Amino acid sequence: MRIDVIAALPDIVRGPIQHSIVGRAQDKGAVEIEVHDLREFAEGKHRQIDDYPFGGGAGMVLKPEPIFASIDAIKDAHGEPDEVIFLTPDGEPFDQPMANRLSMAEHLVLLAGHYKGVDQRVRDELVTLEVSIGDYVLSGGELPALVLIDAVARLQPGVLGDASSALTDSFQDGLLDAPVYTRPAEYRGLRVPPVLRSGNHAAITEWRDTVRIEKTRRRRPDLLEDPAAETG
Ligand code: 6GU
Repeated sequence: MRIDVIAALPDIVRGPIQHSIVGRAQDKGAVEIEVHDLREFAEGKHRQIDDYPFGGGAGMVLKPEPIFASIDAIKDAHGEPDEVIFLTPDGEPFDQPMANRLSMAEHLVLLAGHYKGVDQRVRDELVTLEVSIGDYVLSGGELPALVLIDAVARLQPGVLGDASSALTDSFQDGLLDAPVYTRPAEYRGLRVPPVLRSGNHAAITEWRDTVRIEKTRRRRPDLLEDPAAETG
């Protein structure tokens, strides 16, 4: 899979993608990520990427020309992407099913906004999907782009070992994960639940299932709700 990221602050994206699972996914050739500096597509002596909003209001707006130019250049070099994704707090909520779906794409373009927003013509003409990573406001789309990249990169074949298979993640089956422990079996008087050291795999599975359901009920009851029971 290829991922092109267009950012006003590209260095925020460049650092973290070299590390951890995303770095490993690139080393293995499972993902190729290129980060583009929006300013390099801006014209004029000042390479201006933003301007005041028509009609007034607070904050600056990303100009359309550098964004159109950057996406044209990416399409010329690598063809039509599966999606052009704009990261924005008013986008569609990002969740595991969306990560699963996007992980099947061959080519994604991520546009990380900044300042007050981006000229609406970009959203109308170029963007195919608008994504938010949660109900809070961040100062730019760079961190959300990293979140999306991590979530899709770790789903690429061969990136996770069997031991950390994505299929065992919280959310893949709709429940939160069970607690995990490692040695020592007792630390500062705190003991690991004996069932986990019993060697009885049926009992361990039953304990984990019970604890996962109880934890999900307490912490995320919304995940247990039957969507068909929606009252509106
Ligand atoms: Cl995608 N962008 C920004 N700026 N803030 C956010 C977000 C995105 N998702 C949640 N908050």
